[in-house]
Amino acid sequence: MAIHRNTISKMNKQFAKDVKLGLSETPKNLSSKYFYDEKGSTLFSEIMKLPEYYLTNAEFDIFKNQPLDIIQLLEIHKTSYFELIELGAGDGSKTIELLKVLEHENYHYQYLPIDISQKALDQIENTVAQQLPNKKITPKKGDYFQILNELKNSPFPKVVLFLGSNIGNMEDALANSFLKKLSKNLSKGDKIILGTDLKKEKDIVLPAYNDSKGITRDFNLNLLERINRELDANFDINQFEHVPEYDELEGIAKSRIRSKIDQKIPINSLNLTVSFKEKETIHTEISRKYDDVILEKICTNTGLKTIGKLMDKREYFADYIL
Ligand code: AVI
Repeated sequence: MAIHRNTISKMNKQFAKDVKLGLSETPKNLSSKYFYDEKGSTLFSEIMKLPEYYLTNAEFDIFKNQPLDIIQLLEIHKTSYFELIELGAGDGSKTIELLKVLEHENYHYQYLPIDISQKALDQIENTVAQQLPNKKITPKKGDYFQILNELKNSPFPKVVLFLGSNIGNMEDALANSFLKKLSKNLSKGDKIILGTDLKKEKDIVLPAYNDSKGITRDFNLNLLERINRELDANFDINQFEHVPEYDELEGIAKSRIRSKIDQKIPINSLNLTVSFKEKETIHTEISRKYDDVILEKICTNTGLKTIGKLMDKREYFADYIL
């Protein structure tokens, strides 16, 4: 229990530090990793069900309709045992489609979803228990790299899943160092399945980040509400708006929060008052869209190479096999 409380206060301290720094910089910024408190995670689950948010269905389409192609590209043999490790498994709805085929085809493997949220791990355990009642899984709670490091000593080949275009929330340099770190924790011949949203027309991408029900707006503005809740601040979210944009050429969707008026907001736990000019923005998220060139760029000097690419029917999304 003591450890749990310490962990919470450590996280809160980091949040406080990052908010203080981000809101003191020009332009103001807050990390999208802080979207996912309890309310934010619920909102994100709702986003994934929205008709405009095509990403989830597109990747589901790949796992539902091409599981045998995925397995073939992974070059795994039925006789040898392997570990299927998923980073940030979500509700597991895509992966379960792969697991069903692996079971049906009698492959020998262990499924190890890794997440920092116990709730997410419970959810995936439930999904597997319902759909594959005989399959025992090994959920691991904690930091991706710490757990991958612990798993490195096992003698079995590994397949790491990093789906959902989560890599897209990293700037290219960060995505490159993430893949470098990931690759250092793997051995020669291990594979990665990397889910990426592909570059496409603005008319398709922008509505995914600006849905008609306003759920993405609430998701973005929840960052200010989180600061109110956790750092005793006084943001009136009606005085701020959600500003999404997508640059087709660059292939990056960006979300910002914009102040509607000149205003000063006290953040009591930080002993800080933040001033906003009318129309001043806080950068909150990037969602990078990929093509083969950008994929190659983020794989530079990582020791990884692309051995396959699977796309959904509409070619909106790709799972690269590295
Ligand atoms: C989690 N991540 C891949 C989502 C995305 O599409 O960038 C987060 C998100 N932000 C707004 N809507 C969804």
